[in-house]
Amino acid sequence: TRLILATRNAGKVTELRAILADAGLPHDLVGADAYPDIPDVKETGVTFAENALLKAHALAQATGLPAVADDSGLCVDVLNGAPGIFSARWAGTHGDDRANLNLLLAQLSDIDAPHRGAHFFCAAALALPDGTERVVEGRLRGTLRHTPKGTNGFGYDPILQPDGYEVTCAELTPPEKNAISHRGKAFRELVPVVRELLG
Ligand code: ITT
Repeated sequence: TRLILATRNAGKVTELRAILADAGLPHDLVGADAYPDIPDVKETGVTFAENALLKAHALAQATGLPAVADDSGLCVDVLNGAPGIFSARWAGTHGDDRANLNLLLAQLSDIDAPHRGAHFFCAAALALPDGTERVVEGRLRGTLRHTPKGTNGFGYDPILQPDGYEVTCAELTPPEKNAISHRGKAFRELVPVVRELLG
């Protein structure tokens, strides 16, 4: 069976392919870019789970194929969970990772170490063309560095140092990050659900 990855974020596509392949998902994974005519979904939900379901349903309806989607972001304790669902456009332009990270660092410049707790959050959704839906969640706790470090990954990876580590997510290898990440946890939990519903 074909399974559509309902995301246009290249960093996510790379990670999702590895996470789902490692979990032994036998499906033929197709990126949303294979369907360029389908308009972008308006992420009008107020939670990660709502937005993940909106994206998965939109692609499943448009393609007639089962779709999985990821809605994710960085939630900062001292900002009461912001940027949260607005992580991809925190500085204004959707997907400008560098600007988003720099704005966040500027906003936190006066906050010192004990108060720099944060977590990455991921909602992973599966939607079938008949309307069936499932959503699961995962998170990764850590601390925000004052200066970015590392070149792997994407988004806020260069500033999030996972609890128990002395390096940032951007200094981990892709398999190391996937083993502990919000996205890895959520999608590994979604795999048996995909198997149960799609065989
Ligand atoms: P799609 O909606 O097409 O999937 P998007 O980039 O718009 O792509 P989101 O709305 O879920 O996706 O926003 C995710 C943002 O959260 C992303 O742009 C990063 O800034 C941040 N983020 C999520 N997961 C991350 C990770 O593993 N490492 C670093 N930053 C991450």
